[in-house]
Amino acid sequence: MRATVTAAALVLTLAAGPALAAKAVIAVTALESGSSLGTIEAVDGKQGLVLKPKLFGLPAGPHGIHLHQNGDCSAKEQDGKLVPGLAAGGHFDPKGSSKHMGPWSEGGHQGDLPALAVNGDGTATDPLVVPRLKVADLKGRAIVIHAGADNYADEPKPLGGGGPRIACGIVK
Ligand SMILES: [Cu+2]
Ligand SMILES: [Zn+2]
Repeated sequence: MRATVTAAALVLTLAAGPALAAKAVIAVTALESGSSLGTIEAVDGKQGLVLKPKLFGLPAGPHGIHLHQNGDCSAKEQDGKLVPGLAAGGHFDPKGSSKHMGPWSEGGHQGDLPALAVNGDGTATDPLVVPRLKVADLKGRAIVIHAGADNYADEPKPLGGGGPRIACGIVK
């Protein structure tokens, strides 16, 4: 009897293995052209979520990047205009803060990430560490990269001032 239980427990452990592996690979696409811009690998680390970009083809400089609510990168109409990536919705904000304060503040959107540094050749490889997120929080949502930088505030412009959405990847 005891051997049977142990065997059953072992099977359960093996079956649960892959589902528990805290890792996701997110394919990122340019919203205008639809071309691939590479991937971002997400893993859980000691200091929180670690995003490892392997991106290319982006405009050089700092870019706002956030976890957006919906796993949908399609365009959506706003004020009579089709806006690229708008179907991804707003920044992931499960506590309903409605405040953009960056990844190191407790009071704002939980989906706020450290800005993405894009090199002169259009690649981005510097990892981002996000203390308040885990891989599990990403599932079914989207990572969105913006045209401009991110000042981690709603002033002088809302949502860090990053402006238009230029790239997006759904976390499956
Ligand atoms: Cu965003
Ligand atoms: Zn935000």
